[in-house]
Amino acid sequence: MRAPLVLACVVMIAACGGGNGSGNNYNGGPTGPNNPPPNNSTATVNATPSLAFTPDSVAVNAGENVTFAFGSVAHTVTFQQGVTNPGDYGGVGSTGNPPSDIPETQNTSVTRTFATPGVYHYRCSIHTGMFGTVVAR
Ligand SMILES: [Cu+2]
Repeated sequence: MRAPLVLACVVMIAACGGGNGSGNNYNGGPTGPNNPPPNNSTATVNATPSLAFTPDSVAVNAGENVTFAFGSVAHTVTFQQGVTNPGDYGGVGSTGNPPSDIPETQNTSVTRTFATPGVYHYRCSIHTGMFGTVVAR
C-alpha cells in the first residue's frame, strides 16, 4: 500500500506547485483576451500624482459603477471612441456607449455608471500616455 500513498503525495504537490495566486488576481498590468480582469460589483481607479491610472484596467458588470479617485494633481477621464490604447486589453478597440467624460478634477472622487456592455478606453487629456480601460460585461 506504499505506492498509492506516494502517488497521492506527488499529485498534491503538482496541483499546488503552480499556485502562486496569480491566476485569478489581476494586478493592474496589461490585459488581453486570455487574461481579462475579474468583474467587480464596483471598482475604484486611482488617478495618481505619478501620472497613472491604478489599476489601469478594471471590469464591472454593465449597469455598475466605477469611481475615479483624484489626488493632488488634476487629471481628466476622457473616453476614447474607436481607438485602441497601447497595451490595453489585448488591442481591443473601444466599443459601447461611454458615460460622460470627467473634466479636469483633483482632490475628490467622481463616479460614472457603465450602463452598456463594452470596452471603454480613456485617457487623461492633460498628461500624454496616461491611459486606462473599463470593461463592462
Ligand atoms: Cu493626468
